Amino acid sequence: MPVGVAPNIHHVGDVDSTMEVARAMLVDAKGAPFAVLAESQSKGRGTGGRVWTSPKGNLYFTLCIPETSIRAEIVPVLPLITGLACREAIMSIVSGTNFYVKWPNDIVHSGKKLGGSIVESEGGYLLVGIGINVEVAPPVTDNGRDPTTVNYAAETLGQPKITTLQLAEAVWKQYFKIILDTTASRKAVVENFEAAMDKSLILHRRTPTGRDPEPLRAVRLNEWGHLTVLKSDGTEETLVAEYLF
Ligand code: BT5
Repeated sequence: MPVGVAPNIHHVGDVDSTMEVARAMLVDAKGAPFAVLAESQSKGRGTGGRVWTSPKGNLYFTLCIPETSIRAEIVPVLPLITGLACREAIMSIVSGTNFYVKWPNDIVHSGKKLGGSIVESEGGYLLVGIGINVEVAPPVTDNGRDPTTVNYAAETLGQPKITTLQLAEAVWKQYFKIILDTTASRKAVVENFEAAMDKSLILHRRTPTGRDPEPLRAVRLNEWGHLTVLKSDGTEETLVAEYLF
């Protein structure tokens, strides 16, 4: 088992986005891993220019990892690694089996969205932005999947509430556990992600104005982590860069 990396987490209050705060800290970090944990965000972002609603009470975390510490083989599946690390982190604090990942970048519980992630790269670092609802499920106004929180899930499982700091430290630990594990090949990451998907979810393609009505179901991932879905006419299609609600 590889030795972990001690957490180096900078706590900040209300910020625009932890991605921008982290970017401004890259030069001073001198190639060491670090993370930014904010209380709230006024301009939290999702993928493709979407908004990440970020009230106080939830986890807003950007993990900055030097590119040299990640094997090239697993860089293409970093969004999948992120989902797996977040799921493992939640399950290391709240024991229960019904937390899942949803391709390509979401964490879900009981069919509702708990969190999501984005991966960017700058200045020799990979910046992994993670938002997980811990205490507050903000209203989702753009036809997105209904939101939920870790603490609601903990309560339904009869377990104590968790804190954002506990979760941030657990995400750090699980992330480094995966990327430092030399047996975690791209194939293994893809297989682990597929095993952690909730295949019963009804998925919908995003369109510029909302969601495509056609119901899709996840079938399998290929070796690059691309998702094959089952369409309503019984045929299959492999998605590369499409986003699903
Ligand atoms: C994501 O995008 O799920 C990635 C979210 C990443 C947020 C983190 S927070 C720390 C770091 N700093 C940032 O500025 N961002 C990262 P995507 O898959 O595109 O999902 C966005 C969609 O999720 C929105 O269009 C809404 O439908 C929905 N949504 C927005 N806020 C939500 C929330 N708090 N909980 C659940 N769903 C939400």
